[in-house]
Amino acid sequence: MDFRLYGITGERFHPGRDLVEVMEEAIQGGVDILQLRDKTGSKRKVLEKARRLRELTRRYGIPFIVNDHLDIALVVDADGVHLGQDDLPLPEARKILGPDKIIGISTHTIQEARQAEQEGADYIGVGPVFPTDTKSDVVDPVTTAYVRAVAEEIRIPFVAIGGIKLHNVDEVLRAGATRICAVSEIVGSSDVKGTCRQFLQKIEQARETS
Ligand code: 3NM
Repeated sequence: MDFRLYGITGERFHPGRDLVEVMEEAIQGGVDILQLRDKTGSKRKVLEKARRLRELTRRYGIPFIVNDHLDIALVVDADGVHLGQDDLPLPEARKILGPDKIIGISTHTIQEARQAEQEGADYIGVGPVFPTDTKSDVVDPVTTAYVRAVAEEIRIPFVAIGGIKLHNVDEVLRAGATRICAVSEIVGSSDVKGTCRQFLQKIEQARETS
């Protein structure tokens, strides 16, 4: 599994615009893995969104990840789940999902990153690199120093996240990130596709020179 630009839903950043329409533009701009993240909706509502995004991601042939809800991930045949440090622990999630599903986990310290790698995570999130209002229970920014530490030591794929914008992504790439996730900068943009293209261009450039 490889990816470059990880897209996550953030409906409050595009009021009045349909979820699938916005995420389709993001995919057309270069998002190559998509996560449904909905911390407020009822199970039924999240399931409905998951069904629609499963159909969309199938159409474009990219992996579909569900945040936290293992049951919904299984019901819609998502490619995997993304877990936080307070969600179901990785070994238990693996028991439920089996060996073939993707399991990603958010990490905020090198110890958490090592543990995720040992427990068989398929990828880790590394963040929040910068301050962000998108996630409510967020820890203090881990800074690019943590990105650098993970790039040097951790062998599974990692995606940098949190407060990443077009104006500061170069700093994150210079610290060794080769996969980027941005939520508000992408889904809140008046030009979702163009914003993704610009992110992707920067990521590709950094990969070529590294
Ligand atoms: N996870 P934005 S930061 C969903 O650090 C999420 O694990 C984070 O949104 C983590 O790009 C974050 O708008 C929010 O800052 C990212």
